Amino acid sequence: MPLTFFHGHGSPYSWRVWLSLELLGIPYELKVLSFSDKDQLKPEFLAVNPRHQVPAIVHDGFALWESLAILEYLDEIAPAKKLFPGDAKNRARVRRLIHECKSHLDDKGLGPLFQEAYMKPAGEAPDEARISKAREVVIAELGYFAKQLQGHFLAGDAPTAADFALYAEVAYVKRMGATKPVTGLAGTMPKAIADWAARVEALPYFDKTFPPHWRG
Ligand SMILES: N[C@@H](CCC(=O)N[C@@H](CS)C(=O)NCC(=O)O)C(=O)O
Repeated sequence: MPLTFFHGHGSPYSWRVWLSLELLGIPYELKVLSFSDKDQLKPEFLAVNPRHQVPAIVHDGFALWESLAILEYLDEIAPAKKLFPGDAKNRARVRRLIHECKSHLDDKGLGPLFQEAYMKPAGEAPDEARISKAREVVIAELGYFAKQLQGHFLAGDAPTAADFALYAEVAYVKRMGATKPVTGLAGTMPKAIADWAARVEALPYFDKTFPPHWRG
């Protein structure tokens, strides 16, 4: 039975799953939820994921949410390619990098910047001290991940789940840098990360996963 993938454009957690489905070559039916229409709160989606979050998948009647759990499941059902390749140590390192994206780059850096740039009630002044601290975290983390590159990607010359997790965060650094001057992120990307991001963007399936509302 085909796999159904519930996605929301702009969700970094969902983006990592979409890129992974493509890399693994798993056939899927895409269902895009609209956050502005609150599709995630509608009964038909709550029946899939009671936590009303994307990503979620349904495979052979089995519903699964939480992006990391989904990535590991997809890796196990994939016939040939691997998202978590290599021996136990290599696979553990890929998982570690994914956790580091969330615990450091996202929670302490991009998360607060996102809150300041997109979620502030109109008329409320930006919290400059919070922005400055979060921007320093992003800069330090991008430097850290630049040193984690091993060849063309984070774990060798082929992309893994870690590359897709990091890419979805780095895409926000690029987007906020270009469209939200308050974040001060423009010009903060290390060359090694910019070059790595260009390699992800050159993957043959990348373009269709790009959030349509980010174009132009
Ligand atoms: N820990 C979850 C986070 C998923 C998540 O936060 N999804 C957000 C979009 S980025 C969402 O669907 N929010 C809608 C809601 O909470 O109603 C994962 O890794 O999958």
